[in-house]
Amino acid sequence: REILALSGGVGGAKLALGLADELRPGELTIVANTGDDFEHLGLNVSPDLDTVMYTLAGIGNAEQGWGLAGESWSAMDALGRYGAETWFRLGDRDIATHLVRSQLLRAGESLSQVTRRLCGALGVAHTLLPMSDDPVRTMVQTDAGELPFQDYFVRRRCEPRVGGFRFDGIDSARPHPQLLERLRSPALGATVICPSNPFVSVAPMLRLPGVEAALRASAAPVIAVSPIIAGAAAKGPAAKMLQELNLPQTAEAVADYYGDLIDGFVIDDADVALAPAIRERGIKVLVVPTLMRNRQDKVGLARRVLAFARALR
Ligand code: GDP
Ligand code: FO1
Ligand code: CA
Repeated sequence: REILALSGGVGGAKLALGLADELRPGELTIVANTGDDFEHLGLNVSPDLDTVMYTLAGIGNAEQGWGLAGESWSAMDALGRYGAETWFRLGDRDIATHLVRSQLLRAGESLSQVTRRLCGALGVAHTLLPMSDDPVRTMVQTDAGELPFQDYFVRRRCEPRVGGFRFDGIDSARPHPQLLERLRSPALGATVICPSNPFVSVAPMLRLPGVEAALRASAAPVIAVSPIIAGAAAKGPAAKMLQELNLPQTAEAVADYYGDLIDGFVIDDADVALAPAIRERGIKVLVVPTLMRNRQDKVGLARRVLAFARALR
């Protein structure tokens, strides 16, 4: 049985690592959001793809949630002396990833081909795919105007008040063919929506033309894991976004956001009181520890999600 995992960066990568430990390479396909992608200093940056890739390769910076462990910053320091842009920090070794990606893209390779090469070189055995080879750019509508995602997230530290989102290019972007293939495959055991930011990490993947319809048509259950635990995000602006969108800051609001697209929802032990209300919507609920601090937590959650998927089939 195959598992399809939809992932953003830090939260998604943690569960993806747990799933990768539990499943053989042919059994797991991870699709990553590319709405965060942008061009910076002449380089093609794909943050969520790289976070998943570095995490699976065992070389990611787990505390930071992006970039490489043990990174050095000489290139950034040198850029600073030229007065060049340093608000978005690319580490010395991370720059190598970006040089290779940018060069191969310029030579005409697709983002998936480039990703396959980078993963191969880093020893990532499981399949990692960009959600699309066509550019999609997340724009954040805020009280400071509409901002490109990285301007909102990194340059302005998620401080502006959010009113909505726009995924530039989404209507003409084709979902990765293997994403649709996996959804249609009779061998699919489940689709797992990782505990990623619903609005800026998961939504771009779901909004790609045909993806929602394929998820609904898929015979396999769709299971989402809540990124909100006890009313807070483990990291990042998900809870702040819920509040600014006038939604309750709860796992229940995340379940509501996915609505009837999901068959199962995984919430934390801390949120057990929310289970009955979510079940009332016809969604099956699994209550388990969902905070992934170490490898054991990641594998533990992955196992429970896989068992839940088998029970829902
Ligand atoms: P980003 O692209 O780097 O922002 O990462 P994601 O969108 O994949 O993940 C961000 C979300 O992951 C945040 O809303 C966090 O609350 C959630 N998250 C991070 N770590 C954990 C964890 O250990 N457990 C759960 N349940 N959620 C987590
Ligand atoms: N996030 C930051 O908050 N500050 C940075 O300087 C930064 C640099 C960076 C470089 C490469 C990369 O792949 C990701 C990077 N990120 C940085 C994370 C990135 O902005 C992600 O889009 C967010 O973490 C949300 O997923
Ligand atoms: Ca992201």
